[in-house]
Amino acid sequence: MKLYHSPASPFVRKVVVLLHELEKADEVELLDVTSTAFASDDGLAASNPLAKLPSLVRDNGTTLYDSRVITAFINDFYGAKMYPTGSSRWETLTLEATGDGIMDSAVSMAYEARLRPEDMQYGPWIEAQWAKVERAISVLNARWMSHLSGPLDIGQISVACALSYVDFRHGARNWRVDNEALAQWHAAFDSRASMQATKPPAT
Ligand SMILES: N[C@@H](CCC(=O)N[C@@H](CS)C(=O)NCC(=O)O)C(=O)O
Repeated sequence: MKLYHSPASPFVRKVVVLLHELEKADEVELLDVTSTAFASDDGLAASNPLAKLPSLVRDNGTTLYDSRVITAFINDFYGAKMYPTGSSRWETLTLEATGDGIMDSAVSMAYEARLRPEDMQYGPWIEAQWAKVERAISVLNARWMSHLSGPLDIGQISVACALSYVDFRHGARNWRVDNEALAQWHAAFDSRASMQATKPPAT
């Protein structure tokens, strides 16, 4: 299998962290690409019409996207238990959606600042995205610590990658203030070998 990959993407990182946790990272070839909505990578666009990362090309030539489809596929393919069955399944899926939603807003903010001309950037829209990130982080800290401290699942991986991306692109906003429990959990999670092996580049 081949994974269209960029080390800066939190959605890609979620997939690669999962592979490391399952000790299957060696079984997927990483195809490093630079791709933005303004300049899509041709190979990526040919296999995924949305031209978004990550995209997983299976050995039969078909491509899977988006990250949630890929992580669910990898989980089933390797017979893993990162999506529990039973009642906690829905909590895990909601936690994964929360992490992914933080990524969506944090990536949008970064695109606004990095891809749009300065005179076309719209501050109130950036702040509206940050309000979503802030609210989600606050709810994770207030209501999700028990689940986050339980058996490893895809929800935890998504949240960890989302918070690390917030550090990476929006570190000056200090999400840890008033979120001490979540900050402690993230520090511990970040020391896992899977997270250490997938750190984004310096810029
Ligand atoms: N919902 C998608 C989001 C993927 C996404 O937005 N990826 C970004 C990189 S972080 C991307 O490929 N952007 C390029 C583009 O929008 O053309 C997923 O979970 O895979």
